[in-house]
Amino acid sequence: MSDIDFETRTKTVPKVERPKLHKVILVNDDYTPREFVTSVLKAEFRMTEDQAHRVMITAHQKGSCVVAVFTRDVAETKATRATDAGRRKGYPLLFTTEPEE
Ligand code: NFA
Repeated sequence: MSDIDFETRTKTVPKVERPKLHKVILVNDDYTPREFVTSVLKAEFRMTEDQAHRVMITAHQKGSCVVAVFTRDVAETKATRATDAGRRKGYPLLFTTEPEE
């Protein structure tokens, strides 16, 4: 009656979900030199000169450009580091993040 039932097993259904990805977005401004934006993209996002230049030009022409997608923590850390690199030089360079649809 009050014996502990050692035979009962609770079957756990493993729920494996992909972490949602977050975009890092480069925002255009009128002051940050193009070469500096390109150098930050190369350093923080491991882009080649060519990739970095394309992203910089796209943001320059369209107002913003998706740089890459990462898990939320990585996206936020990289956006902060890249924005800080500009701030240290006195530039208003801005990287933001937003969740993917
Ligand atoms: N618009 C800036 C310029 O003409 C370059 C730039 C590109 C800045 C992309 C920020 C983002 N110097």
